Order: sequence, then structure tokens, then C-alpha cells
Amino acid sequence: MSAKNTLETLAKALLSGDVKVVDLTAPLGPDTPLIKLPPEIGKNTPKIEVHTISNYDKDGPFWAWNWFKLGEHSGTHFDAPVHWITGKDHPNNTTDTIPVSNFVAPVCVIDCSAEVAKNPDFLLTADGVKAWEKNHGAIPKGAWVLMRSGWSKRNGSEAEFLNADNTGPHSPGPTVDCINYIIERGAIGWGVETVGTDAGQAGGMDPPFPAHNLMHKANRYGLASLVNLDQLPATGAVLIAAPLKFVRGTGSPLRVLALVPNS
Ligand code: 23J
Ligand code: MN
Repeated sequence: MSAKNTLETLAKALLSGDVKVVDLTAPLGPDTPLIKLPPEIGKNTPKIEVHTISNYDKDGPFWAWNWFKLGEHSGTHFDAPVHWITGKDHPNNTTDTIPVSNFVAPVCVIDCSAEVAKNPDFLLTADGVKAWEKNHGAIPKGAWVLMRSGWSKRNGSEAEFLNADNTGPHSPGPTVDCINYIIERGAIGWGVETVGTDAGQAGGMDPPFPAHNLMHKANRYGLASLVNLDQLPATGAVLIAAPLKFVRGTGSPLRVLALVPNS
């Protein structure tokens, strides 16, 4: 099929509902849960603030508008390679310079929700990814790989979402060998339902925070705090994830959408 026919078919399918648009984005506001790093390892991102400029009043009689204070890594957000020291010297590693062709890509969804329901510290391994590939085919070069964990059910409560105790946060994520394997397959990025792309206990891995350390070292991307992954097929959807064009941005809140065949 020609590219023109492909797009005409897509446009018709969007209008007819044969292709659905699924929102993978959590609500963004002052109640959005934010990561809490132990103060010994670094500073934290500030609470989100929204301030009124005018609300059809003396400050602007016919209009309403607000301004906000927001960390780059807040809510459903994109991690650019420059976010991590291992990715700092890559070309086009910031939100304003990443080639936009990377913002529309096929997506593989690995369902770990049963394992995570039993164990909040569940880690997806390279063998886990290979077992998924036996059922669904090889991860195509240039695809996003998303870990479906069911964790977004906790997104309404910061305490449940962070799930921290005196031994630190307990939430699922990838092992070092999992990330090395998806990089080898040519994945463009790694996305999760949790507050960051790494597991709660990933600070103790070697290297620490492997999803950040290794993906960004390979000039690849991350997506955190995704929702509605249970509405995606294992393969066959297209992800649209375009961060704001922050100049030299290390990441950005964004609207993440998936184009999904209506089953
Ligand atoms: C800074 C330090 C550690 C982590 C993170 C940020 C994130 O998860 C993030 O939002 O990129 S783990
Ligand atoms: Mn981040």
C-alpha cells in the first residue's frame, strides 16, 4: 500500500472507531504523586503549584488563565537521555533536539500484573522478555517496550503509589539484564506505570537505576507514570509520546496516546 493510502485508511479508521485513541496519561495537578528520593542521595522535585492569573475578574475581565510550577519529571513524563550522567554527551539528547520521528512508534506491552499483584518488588528479567517474545514475536527495532504492572491502580494515593517503608520504596521494575536485552533488540524506550522507570529498590542494583543508567547511555528514552496499559494489546498499537520542546530539557510531562485496533 502507498504511504498516501495508508494514511487515508488510518484517517477513515479513526473516524469510524475501528482504530481507537487510548489515553495513557494520569491527571496532572497539585495532587499528582511525585518521586521521593532519600535526602542523602539528592534533592527532590518540588510540589506542583497552579496559580490563577485571572478568572474573568478584575485581573482579566473576559479571560481565565493560570501559571504553574512544575518539575520536568512530574506525573506522566518522558525521560530524555541527558537526564542521566551516562547520556549527557549524546547528540540530540534533550527534549528540544530529539528527532520527532521517535515520538511516534510501535509498542510492545509485557503484562506483569499477575506477578506484581503477588510481589510489589517484582522484577522483569531478560528471560521474562524472551518468554513474552515466544508468544508475541520479537520486539521490533524502534519499538517502545512497556511494563504493564497494574501499579496505576495506586496512582490516586501517593502513599500507595510510592509504597515506601523503612527499607525504602517497593515497586516493580526491570533488572539490569532486562534493560540490556531490550537495548540489544533496538527498543527506542522503556515505559512503566510506576513513578520512575526503575524499580523502587533499584538504587541497590549494579549499576544503580539500570533503566536510567543503561537506556540513557544508549541514547534511548523513558516513560513513567503511565495508565490504562490494560487497554493495549501486547503488540499492534502505535504510541504517540511527544515531550514539550523545553530548551535543553531533561524530561517533560506529556500527553501519551496509543492508537489501538478496536477488537
Ligand atoms: C532522579 C533520580 C532518580 C530517579 C529519578 C530521577 C526518576 O525516576 C525520574 O523521574 O527520572 S529514579
Ligand atoms: Mn523522569
